[in-house]
Amino acid sequence: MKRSILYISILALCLSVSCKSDKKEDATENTETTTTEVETKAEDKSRETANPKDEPAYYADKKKATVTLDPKSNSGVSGSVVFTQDQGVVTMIAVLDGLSQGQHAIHIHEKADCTSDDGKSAGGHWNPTGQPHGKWGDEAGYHKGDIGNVTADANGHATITMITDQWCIGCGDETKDILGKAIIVHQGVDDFKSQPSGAAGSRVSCGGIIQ
Ligand SMILES: [Cu+2]
Repeated sequence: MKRSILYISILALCLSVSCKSDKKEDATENTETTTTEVETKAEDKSRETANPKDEPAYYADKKKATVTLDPKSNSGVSGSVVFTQDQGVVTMIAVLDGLSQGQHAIHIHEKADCTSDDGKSAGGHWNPTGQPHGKWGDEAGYHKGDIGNVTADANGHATITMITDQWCIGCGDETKDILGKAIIVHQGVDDFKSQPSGAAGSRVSCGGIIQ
């Protein structure tokens, strides 16, 4: 009698264990199904954004212009400037080489014309708002092309970054649009006072901002 009770107990135990393990498997299967659904939704989303018609407005705002700077006034100063626009903000990264050690003025000038040997074909400072020359952000006024000074190390290498919502790349607003203008690097330092261009001396490098 005692033995049969033992058998029944063991049988009951076995059943309950197998039952539990079945439930566990069910739960695992459910989780897997849910994961697959999420993955499918994520794939659908990436497909949506790949279609230009469905892109949010800020994707359409992304623009880029790369400028190559060529030596002027027999200087040997070269470089590149990359402008990118994202959500109404333009980032400029300029990398220069061949400069003498120390500070040099860097501006945006009126015309994307670097044909002359002295760089003067690029015209005067780009100043679409008719302000006096000055330091960027100065209350007394400044040109939209008054980037400022860049400092070259002993190897003649210099970099400068600028981030502003006062420029745009090809938006058509003549007070903001940098397309069709030129980057000019000067031999001398911009004093932020002398009119109309900061007494920065000769033009040692020039590049048109075109797409
Ligand atoms: Cu200048």
